[in-house]
Amino acid sequence: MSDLETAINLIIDVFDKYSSTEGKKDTLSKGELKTMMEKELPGLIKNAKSKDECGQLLKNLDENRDNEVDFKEYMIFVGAITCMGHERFQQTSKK
Ligand SMILES: [Ca+2]
Ligand SMILES: [Ca+2]
Repeated sequence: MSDLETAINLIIDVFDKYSSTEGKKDTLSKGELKTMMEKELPGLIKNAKSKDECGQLLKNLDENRDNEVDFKEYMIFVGAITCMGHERFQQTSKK
């Protein structure tokens, strides 16, 4: 598999791993989202100041307002943090 295919599979695998632990298998509950953030994006959660950052994050991501993050909503989030990472990378490579 190519690098990008591997990356895409990993993004899907991560979602499946956390979305299947409780409730609906194909969506992330608030608890599942929290576990995923703590395990997969510890750097991002460290920078969050509010205590209920996962509740806030869920509200922001939850486009269809069902209190769960489905795969499409997760992909918007992954896309957004990938762009943030890319910007940061461009800034550091300029120096
Ligand atoms: Ca679930
Ligand atoms: Ca939703």
